[in-house]
Amino acid sequence: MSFFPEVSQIKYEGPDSTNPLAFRHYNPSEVVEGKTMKDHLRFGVAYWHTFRGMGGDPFGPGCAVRPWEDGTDSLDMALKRVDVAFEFMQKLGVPFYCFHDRDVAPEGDTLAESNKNLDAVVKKLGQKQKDTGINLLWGTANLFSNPRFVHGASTSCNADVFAYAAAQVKKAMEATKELGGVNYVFWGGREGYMNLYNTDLRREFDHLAKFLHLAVEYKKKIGFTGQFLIEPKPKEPTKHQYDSDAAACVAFLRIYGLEKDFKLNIETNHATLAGHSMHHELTYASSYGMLGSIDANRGDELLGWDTDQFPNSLYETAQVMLVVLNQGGLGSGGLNFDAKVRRESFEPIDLFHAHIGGMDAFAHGLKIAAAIRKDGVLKDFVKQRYASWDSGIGADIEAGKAKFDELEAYMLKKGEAEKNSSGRQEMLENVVNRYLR
Ligand code: XLS
Ligand code: NI
Ligand code: NI
Repeated sequence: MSFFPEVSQIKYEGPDSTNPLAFRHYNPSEVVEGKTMKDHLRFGVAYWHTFRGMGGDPFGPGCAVRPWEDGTDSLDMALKRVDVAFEFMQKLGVPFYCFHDRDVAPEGDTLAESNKNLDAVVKKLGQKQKDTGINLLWGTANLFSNPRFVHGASTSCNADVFAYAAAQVKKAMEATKELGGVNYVFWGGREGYMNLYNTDLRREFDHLAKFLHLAVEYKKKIGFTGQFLIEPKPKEPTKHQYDSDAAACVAFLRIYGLEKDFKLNIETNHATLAGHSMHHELTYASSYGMLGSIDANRGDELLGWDTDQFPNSLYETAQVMLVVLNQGGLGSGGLNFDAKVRRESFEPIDLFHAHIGGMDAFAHGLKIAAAIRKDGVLKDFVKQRYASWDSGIGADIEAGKAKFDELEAYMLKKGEAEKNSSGRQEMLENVVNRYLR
């Protein structure tokens, strides 16, 4: 039985193709900088948006047409949805997917029942992975939908909720390990505050760190070798999320001695919500060796919330791929489309259009980034711009050989600093535009 009878395998047809159900840039076996596009990009489909999203918003229920759904959150429906998901992913030709525990299996009346449901679905997911060769990029636990998490999970004022969250993450990690997941993600969910009058901020941070330490301990205990990732987001659902941006996450991890056990999963729309560009967040994380994976999406320039749209800007995908190539790849990470079709795009085929566009935007961005790197124009400019640090007084400062006394003596003798040279921002922006084709 086919759930997408109108779609066959999506193929690469080249840049001139006008077929909306073909790739114009994503050619999985094409080699860029010595590696296939497939291995550079490591695309993943987000189970929650693509197979659970029905298009609901605060003003009305979802109206997506999903002929296979029976309107229930039953275990049978969950098992059937696995078939839908794998047919979709196989036709699209993605190597990975990502899920929350509660996306793939329904929550039961008790924790034990929820665990049993998850076991049943994991068994089927494992079988499908084997049949198709599609793998798990990361698993995670939904610690935000159920009303018990109203005050957060590990940062809840209610210690029982911390215990519940721990049990849930323990199980989700086991499921991820069982499915050969190569990462495990911690996104803060409701870990943050709405109001400081009722919040013991320091105690909540301590509890968040305690929770992550326990997770690291358990990871070692069961021999799970996937990479742990923290996903920064500044707000929504809470007014202030504790993992607000890359810099805050790195600081938090270091304060609590967790920096060796975690990297970051950076999401475009979260970067912009934090008042940063994606380029900034990636550059920051990468500079400190902390960029592990990417949630690929985009916001809307005119809307101030997490709209989770599919990526389509070549400027942005080229910037992302520049950072990724500059750091030698994402390792176990990948590009997960944490993105959803608009409520108005309610037909199943829109799921294909959305992912094809996102994949093409990144494949195109990869080619642009590789071309920029090949010519070395940005790299050369930056190298030249900092040349004063490569010898003389600059090299002495970096090597710790010049203290304030020596620096004063040096400047007194010299009288005035060397002339500055132009940053040439506009010229460089023009240079980048040259590659956007
Ligand atoms: C929500 C987050 C979430 C994480 C996984 O804004 O992006 O979807 O990626 O829990
Ligand atoms: Ni995300
Ligand atoms: Ni998000």
